[in-house]
Amino acid sequence: MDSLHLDDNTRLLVLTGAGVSAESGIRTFRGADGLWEDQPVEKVATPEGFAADPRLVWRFYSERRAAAGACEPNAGHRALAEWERRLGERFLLATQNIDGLHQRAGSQRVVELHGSLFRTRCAHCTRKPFEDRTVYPVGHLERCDECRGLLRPDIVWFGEMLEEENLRQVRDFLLRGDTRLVFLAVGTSGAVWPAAGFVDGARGVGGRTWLVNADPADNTDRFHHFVQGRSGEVLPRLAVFD
Ligand code: BV8
Ligand code: ZN
Repeated sequence: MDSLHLDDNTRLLVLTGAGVSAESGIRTFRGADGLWEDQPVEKVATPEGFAADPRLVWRFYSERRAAAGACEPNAGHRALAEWERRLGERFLLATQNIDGLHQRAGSQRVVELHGSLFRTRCAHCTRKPFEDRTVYPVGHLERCDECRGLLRPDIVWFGEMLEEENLRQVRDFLLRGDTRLVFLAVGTSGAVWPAAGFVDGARGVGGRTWLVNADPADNTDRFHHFVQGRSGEVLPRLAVFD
């Protein structure tokens, strides 16, 4: 297996997807056993789906809250947290995952690109999103204290914009000229934009690009290095600190 060499002159941007949490027992999205096989994505992960059947959407996310709350971070999450301790501000983790497992493994420099399972916000007013770990009973709908509109999970659905502040953090890290950039994508199918395009952003600033994934991703050919395997097995052995 190739080694990922990191020294004082390197900064590392990591992008993670559902595959990183697979070994913790969290289901991925695409593929035969994927979540989108049970639940058509347009019904549960779009604003139109929420408008049509908010109870179905809350049921989907409440079940995932319960499942994620019962899972533990795995060796892949822990390896990334350890790299952050070594690299400090030369490390940034952008995750598409909403399960909170990176933070529970000790990662702090985390950008949650697609929101969090454990936050709720109002679908109608600008009230700030708030922490919410409640697993609501099937059929229950919660309303906003301030405007009586429906509450919704604080998740970025298909067709919605990612938070500008989150994209800015990633862009600023990419464009920092002080060190050599290494970009590593882990456990992601490379199918969802804009995250699938980060590899090109990294190449655009001269970065070396790595992919660790159980199967080839849609954008594998954009990476300089592809290590095929499970992240919980590969990540703890991948990095060498020079
Ligand atoms: C937006 C929340 C502007 C829900 C999610 C072209 C350019 C730009 C945009 C688009 C475009 N074409 C289409 C779009 C729009 C769309 C998009 O990307 N569509 C795709 C499907 C074509 N994007 C958007 O709508 C985004 N917003 O672009 O705003 C805009 C607005 C309007 C119109 C146009 C543009 C918003 C996207 C946010 C979607 N939200 N999630 C939820 O979680 O419930 S997406 C969902 O997919 C999850 O967040 C998930 O993280 C994400 C990515 O999936 P993966 O993580 O990659 O998971 P997947 O199951 O697919 O793959 C797992 C991989 O792991 C596999 O490859 C497997 O081999 C591997 N694996 C498995 N086990 C392991 C492993 N690897 C290692 N170890 C293991 N153990
Ligand atoms: Zn409100």
